[in-house]
Amino acid sequence: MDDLVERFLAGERRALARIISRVENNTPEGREYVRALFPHSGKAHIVGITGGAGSGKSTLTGALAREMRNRGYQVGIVAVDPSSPFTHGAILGDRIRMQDLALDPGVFMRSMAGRGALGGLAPAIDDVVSVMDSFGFDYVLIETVGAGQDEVEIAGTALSTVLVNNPGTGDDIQALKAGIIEIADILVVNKADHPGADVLVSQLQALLSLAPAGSRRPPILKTTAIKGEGLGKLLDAIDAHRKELETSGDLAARLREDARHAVLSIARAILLEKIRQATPEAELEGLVAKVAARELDPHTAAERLAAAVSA
Ligand SMILES: Nc1nc2c(ncn2[C@@H]2O[C@H](COP(=O)(O)OP(=O)(O)OP(=O)(O)O)[C@@H](O)[C@H]2O)c(=O)[nH]1
Ligand SMILES: [Mg+2]
Repeated sequence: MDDLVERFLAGERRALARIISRVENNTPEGREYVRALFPHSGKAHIVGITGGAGSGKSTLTGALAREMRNRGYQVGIVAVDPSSPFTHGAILGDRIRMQDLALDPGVFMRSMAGRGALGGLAPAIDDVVSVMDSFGFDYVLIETVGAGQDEVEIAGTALSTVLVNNPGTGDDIQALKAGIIEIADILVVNKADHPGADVLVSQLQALLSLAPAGSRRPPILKTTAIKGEGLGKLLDAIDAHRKELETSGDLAARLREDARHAVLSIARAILLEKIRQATPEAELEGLVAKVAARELDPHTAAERLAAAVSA
């Protein structure tokens, strides 16, 4: 390996950027960097910011990062969304100037495309977060667009998950009923400058009151991200949640659960790769054609593929 690791550990941002580029492409070389840097990870507080499209996740993430900077913390941001304003500069017109953040040496942002065919988040996202953690950021913020599955997956990577809702849409209550509320450690009603914010807060409170007795009730906070309002309380709630995890022993349990998830998802990727390598394309096509023609069931076809590497 080159001297990138040394420069990374000395705090050089260019080395961080280059290592992340290699890591996100999920190459064997990228994995060597993850391996080398892993012993330095585990100190950052990983915060997931999730919610519906257009709910203000990017604006909120930027405003939260600004609040963290005001308190003297260093912040890494991963936006898992190809249409993120971080990359397109659409945020320029907003009151909170993301561009200022981009020039701040205490903030590092990276946008990543969501995943491919297998559902959930690409393993490379976990690796990018791990590398940012190793760099020494106090917080790593992960923004994901809320498509249900991604929200649940992000909850696996993040230690505190913030679910962003908006007044007057009604969609969020639907999504919450579908079980997404279970992954939320903190509920945010963003766009609190719009009418109906207090109504939504009451609805959310009513929904939470249905939870089984003794279960944790996530705090509900109002923010107006474009004006930078409510971010101090949100950061306080994030820090309080972290403390709560530490004192209750849930942190250790959560870290073990994350580790299990990470190991199994990487193992699955390795096995799939081995199967692909052991299977000539023509053989795969032949099996696929038979399944499509209903001459063979997909379980038998998959078992034949798996048999090629299980010997
Ligand atoms: N009125 C109001 N508008 C807001 C607020 N926060 C964000 N917005 C606006 O809502 C729009 C969407 O904001 P984004 O931050 O891009 O939302 P997002 O959830 O990241 O969007 P996607 O990543 O595309 O799903 C933008 O026009 C923002 O300026 C707020 O607190 N009040
Ligand atoms: Mg966004």
